[in-house]
Amino acid sequence: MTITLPPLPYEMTALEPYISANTLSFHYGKHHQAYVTNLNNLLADAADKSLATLSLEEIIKASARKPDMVGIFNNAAQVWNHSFYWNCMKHNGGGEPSAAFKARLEEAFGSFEKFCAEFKQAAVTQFGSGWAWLVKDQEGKLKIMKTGNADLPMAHGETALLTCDVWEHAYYLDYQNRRPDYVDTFLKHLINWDFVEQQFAQ
Ligand code: MN3
Repeated sequence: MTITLPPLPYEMTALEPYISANTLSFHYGKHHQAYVTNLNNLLADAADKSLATLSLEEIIKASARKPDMVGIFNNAAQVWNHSFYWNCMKHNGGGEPSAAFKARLEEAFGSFEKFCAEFKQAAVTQFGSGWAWLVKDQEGKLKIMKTGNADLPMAHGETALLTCDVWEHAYYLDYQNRRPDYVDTFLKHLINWDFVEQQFAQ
């Protein structure tokens, strides 16, 4: 099947003043679109024609850790990562999750503040391009992880609940080199906790 760019789940201005319409228009309209275009071109050129019949998730799992499929993996994972990231944010987001989910974070990390600190630490210390995540592991335990470039929890058997894009293109127009300020703003003003809790419940 042809992989398509999913619609952005809100207006380009929805995340202002924290993420500008300018950033979103480049990030969604240029970067995310380019991963979709590249992936479709690579699938069309691939020797294995069965790949083009798979879903995006199936393509990611089939290409993970295969040295001859790095380009397909990188572009497929980046299509998925960005679609997931858009859903992790909303207008007037951030703050605290529901009491029930907050209790799960407290159980896993000690307090909501410690969860925020650990997530920020992962996001700030990811060297170069990548992603910070809250995941549910195979035992159902909540964990923080960070991944480089296009890598993602799905390739490690874990379920993504929340992600923050820490590639420079995600924040440079609004925050220049101040990745810690971008991550603080993501936690305080952007997270869509309803979406995170839906991922946990699945
Ligand atoms: Mn990005």
